[in-house]
Amino acid sequence: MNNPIELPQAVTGRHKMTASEAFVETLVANGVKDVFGIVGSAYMDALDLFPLAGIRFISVAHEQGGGHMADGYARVSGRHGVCIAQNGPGITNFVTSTAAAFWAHSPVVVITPETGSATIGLGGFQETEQLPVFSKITKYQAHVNNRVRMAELTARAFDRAHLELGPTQLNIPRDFFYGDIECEIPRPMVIERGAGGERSLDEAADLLAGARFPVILAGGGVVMANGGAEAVALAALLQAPVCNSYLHNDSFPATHALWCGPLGYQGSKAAMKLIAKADVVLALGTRLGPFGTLPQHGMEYWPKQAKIIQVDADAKMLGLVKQISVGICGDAKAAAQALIARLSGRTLACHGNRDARLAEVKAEKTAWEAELDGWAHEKDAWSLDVARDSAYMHPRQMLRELEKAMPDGAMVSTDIGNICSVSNSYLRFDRPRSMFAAMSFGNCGYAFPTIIGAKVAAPERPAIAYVGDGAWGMSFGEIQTCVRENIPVTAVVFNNGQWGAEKKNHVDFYQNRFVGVNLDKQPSWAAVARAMGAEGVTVDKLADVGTALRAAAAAQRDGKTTILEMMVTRELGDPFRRDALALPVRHLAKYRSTAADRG
Ligand SMILES: Cc1ncc(C[n+]2csc(CCOP(=O)(O)OP(=O)(O)O)c2C)c(N)n1
Ligand SMILES: [Mg+2]
Repeated sequence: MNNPIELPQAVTGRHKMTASEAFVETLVANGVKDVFGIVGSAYMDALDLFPLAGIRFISVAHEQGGGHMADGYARVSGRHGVCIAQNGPGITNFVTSTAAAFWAHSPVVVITPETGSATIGLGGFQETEQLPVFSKITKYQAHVNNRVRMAELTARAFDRAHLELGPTQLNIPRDFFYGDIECEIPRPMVIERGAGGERSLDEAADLLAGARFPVILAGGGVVMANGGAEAVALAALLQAPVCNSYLHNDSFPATHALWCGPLGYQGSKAAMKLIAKADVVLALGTRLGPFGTLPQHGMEYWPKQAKIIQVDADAKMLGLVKQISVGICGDAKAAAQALIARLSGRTLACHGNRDARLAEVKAEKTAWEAELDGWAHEKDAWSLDVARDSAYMHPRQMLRELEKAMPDGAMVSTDIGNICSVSNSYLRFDRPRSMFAAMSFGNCGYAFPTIIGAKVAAPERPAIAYVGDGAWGMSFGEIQTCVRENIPVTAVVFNNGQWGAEKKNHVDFYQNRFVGVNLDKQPSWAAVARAMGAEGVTVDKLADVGTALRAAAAAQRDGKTTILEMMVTRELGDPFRRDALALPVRHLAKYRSTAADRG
């Protein structure tokens, strides 16, 4: 584990205590300060102890939001995020947030009080089997099968969340919170990860020493390992350009001369053009997920001939998606240090052509910035048509203005949607733990609750969520949490009046036959925000975007949550995946008119 927690004041030695006390003291031993959830009778005996244990219970609007908050909290702090709810429906509301945390590799402990052990199976109130539903979306499931094991199993759920880099479940039949036991509260286990095997590190160093165009692909593992400085040092040693892996724009500082930007959907052309030239790629702390290297901007950029060195803390990820030459099972920070040690003082082939390579890096970056500056709007027929008579802003220009006004140290979460995806080109960070995208699970409604959790863990940092209006309809209820619990954040809601990302598929594949994609008769989201006790501002002019964002971020210091409703045209950027859809084929006469080849 790379983020040692300062060990707090849990009771030491063997004591008589109730199972609730054992549970709460184990939370204390693990440094838990905040728990997200909705109150429920199932765990009331433990909840009663939270205030005296120094644990804040953050009462949310919906358990899914609470689960995402725990995720955001964990991602920004590197510490456990914790959520809890009522047995049955409270727990099933955690399913989506747990799946999202699974694919974000977040150490979230999902506490799931269960129906009473004496009546389980009888079909009583709020009963469902709670282990099967989470079996594929957690790294470990602890079931308290006897109250005497409360502390042991609670502690294990916390240890495994760090050890296995993902959510764990702690399932507790509700009657097991009651009754006396005698136990000792286990201390958290801090397992240090190493750099990887000596032989694979030697092989990797040899490959890098001989490389003429090495490129580093910095992934989320660099962030999770707190290995930012080591990634920078390794890049400097090799004088190698660095790409961010998809949705990890905070894995390498954007102000660094060697930074090239993100690969993948709506990523940086400079990054893609440069990695295409690589003869050796060091994939540092990335599983090389299937969506991370999808062709973009009409480019197949993955260098199929290059030697790939992959470093991942999870051995099962090595070579899973992309063929590799060397797999290193190790911590990204420790592996980078070990490679630096092996390469320092050696003759490196890439130093021979260093000036030419650096000139290429600079030229590609300059060209991409110029292209972005000139890319005021989308240019496909649909977009030109809908934007022509619109009084609203072009999404790309609005995103560029947000980028320019982004406050120092900002944390930004992004949702799933067309405009959020386009924002990938305009999100740059100088410090790790700054970008919290809805990762591979890709659920709409992720960004807003996630940034609320991040703000709880890092109250001094500006917290900003990018959310499409459709996803906002799913998640705006958590404004209540911001107001009630005094957690000031900013949500930037992109009002294009449509479920845009899906509408793009109708445009590209279904000849504009729209079903269920128009969000007509929406309320004014700014007015809704005001009615809920937050600030609400409607922005429809480009010139006002930066001022509005700066004011909203500043208002966080006064405890105010602001919803900025950005009025944008209905134009749509490139889709996420063209590969996953096909033109419609119809055989039945009734449906012939919808066939792509209708004559
Ligand atoms: C929970 C969930 N439901 C449905 C989807 C499918 N989906 C992906 S993107 C999208 C549209 C998002 O619309 P909006 O939030 O308005 O953003 P926009 O695309 O308009 O920018 C939908 C419905 C999803 N990813 N997650
Ligand atoms: Mg929309």
